[in-house]
Amino acid sequence: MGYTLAQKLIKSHLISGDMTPGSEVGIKIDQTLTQDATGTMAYLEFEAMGVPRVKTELSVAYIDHNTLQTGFENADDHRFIASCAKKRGVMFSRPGNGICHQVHLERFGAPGKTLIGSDSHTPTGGGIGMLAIGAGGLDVAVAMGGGAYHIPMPQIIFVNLKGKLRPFVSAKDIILKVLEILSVKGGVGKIIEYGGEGAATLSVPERATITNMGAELGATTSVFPSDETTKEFLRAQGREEDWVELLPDCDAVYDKTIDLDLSLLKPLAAMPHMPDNVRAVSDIGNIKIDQVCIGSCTNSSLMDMLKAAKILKGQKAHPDVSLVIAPGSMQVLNMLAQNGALSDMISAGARILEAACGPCIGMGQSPNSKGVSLRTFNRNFEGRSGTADAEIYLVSPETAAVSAIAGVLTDPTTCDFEISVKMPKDFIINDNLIEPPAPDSESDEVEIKYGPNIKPLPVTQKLGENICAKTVLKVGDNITTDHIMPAGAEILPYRSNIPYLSKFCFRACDENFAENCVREKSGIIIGGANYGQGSSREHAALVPLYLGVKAIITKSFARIHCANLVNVGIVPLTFAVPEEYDKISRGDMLCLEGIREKIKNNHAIVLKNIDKNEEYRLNCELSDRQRAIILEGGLLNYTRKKH
Ligand code: MIC
Ligand code: SF4
Repeated sequence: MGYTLAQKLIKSHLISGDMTPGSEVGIKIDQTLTQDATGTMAYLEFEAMGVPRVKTELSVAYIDHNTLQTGFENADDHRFIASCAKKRGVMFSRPGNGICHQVHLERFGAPGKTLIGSDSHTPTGGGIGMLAIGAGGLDVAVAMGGGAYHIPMPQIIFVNLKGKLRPFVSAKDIILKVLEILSVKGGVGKIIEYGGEGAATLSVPERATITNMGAELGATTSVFPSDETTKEFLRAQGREEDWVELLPDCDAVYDKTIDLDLSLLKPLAAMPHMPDNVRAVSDIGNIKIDQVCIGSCTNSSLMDMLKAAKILKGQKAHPDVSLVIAPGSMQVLNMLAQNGALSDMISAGARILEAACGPCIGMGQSPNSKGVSLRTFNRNFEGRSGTADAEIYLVSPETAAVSAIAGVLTDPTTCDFEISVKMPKDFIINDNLIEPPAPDSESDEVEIKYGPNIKPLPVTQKLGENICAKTVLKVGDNITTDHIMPAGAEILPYRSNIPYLSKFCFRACDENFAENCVREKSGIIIGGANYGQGSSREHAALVPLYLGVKAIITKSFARIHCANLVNVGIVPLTFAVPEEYDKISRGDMLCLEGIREKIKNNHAIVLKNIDKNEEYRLNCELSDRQRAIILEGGLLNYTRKKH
């Protein structure tokens, strides 16, 4: 029996475990990436581990999220990360160089390599045949120190692409279709592998759009084969030597196959407020729009920008629409400037932003109240744009550009524009915004520059014998990390300041959450299905830890968030009988008696509801390694103890 491409990538990096779906495997990590909003913590954690220099083949630190400098905080964090990178042996991509995933694809990613990144959209690298996975900052710190990365061995889903996209139908519509089929929970515990004759018709940026947004399926990662198209892309980036061919075996066996005929796809949109709330643009109708944003790590490649520019050329953005464009990287912006496409965008009335995440993470450009915004981004969670009552639709660059002109949501296949664009033979290669680290011999002299906003990591303690605490919060299904620890221009500058951040924890669900936790001193959270979907931010675990949350009991967890909870020593448990979720009310006193012994010996866990005088059976779906981490009070303590 042959191997799938994803299985081959895992097999070639396997350090521990066996590749039976569900059992834990340890994987050797070749490359890491961090971004600034998660990076400060990751470098503090790396420092706490006491390893002087990174041990990976390549580690890169990007500044792309917190680029709005409204006070000293973000600039201090940039300086801190720059100094850590220099000292620790990490490449530093300066602000303005672009969004981590776009730049990594252009300048560093290589087929056949493993990459973990402290950002959930790291699977973008799957577009060139990497095994690229999003993780918490602490997991990335451990990998930088040469440690393995552990995941439950995923099942592999094959998406068999047939046919070819029609003009004005886009890679974004492919991933939106997959989201419609599988939902935001459908990818949990799975790798999505793309192939078939239709895959060969897609360019690398198109493939990267699809693997990027696989994060919204909850998938471990997504991957495309590395073929002649990949080789051409790397050649145009001056990196042909990084290319290797990577294909699945012809007798590979998949856990499930989904057939998708590209020629039948229509332009789609994810309606407010979930990426899987998908409908055909033509069925939604010509709703009036207030804003159009083109960019983000999903759709900010040169090809996407050129298509948008072609549509906008000689046209005018509708007077009621604010059109915002953020190219994905310095390379993209530079090439748009060189070939005149930038001028076409500017002339049409587009507001050009720097190459960064920008509005995608609520860093500026929040829509007007009740505003309808079409975005080429990957997440439309309620409030993420910075405007609580805004309605965000996720669409392709083609749909976004034609709608910006029309002033209403418009199906681009009904329009008469010319948009054929060709992949350039050579990209502009200019790495002036990438700083290499100090050589090994000089690293001792490099001083780390801390700003006053960088506060120490919260202290974790060994798991106690019992956990008895009040239900400080009860939430429903699909709670995102944006609910738990919101982002946005007001809060993001404090990503290195857990005490300050804690004031905003769960603000969207309960304004008084932080205050209640401080009063109670310890607490338990009850959640529904897919708790913690979305971002990889470990702040969504660190802040509840700081506020005294000891255990979180849900119907099910999203993968990265569950790993982050274990990493900080919060116990993640699930209901054996999901309906028993209904029996617990906020304020109920709950007890997990003998929890330490039970986790240690893998014994059955029972939750006592003292107020209702009831008992519920719980599952603890953790590996032996994760149990040991929980007992030690988190991965940092566990790693220190091991070395
Ligand atoms: C996001 O898209 O939510 C982010 C901001 O890129 C996050 C990381 C973060 O919260 O810093 C992600 O996706 O992991
Ligand atoms: Fe940045 Fe948005 Fe991509 Fe997250 S999803 S990395 S905020 S562009």
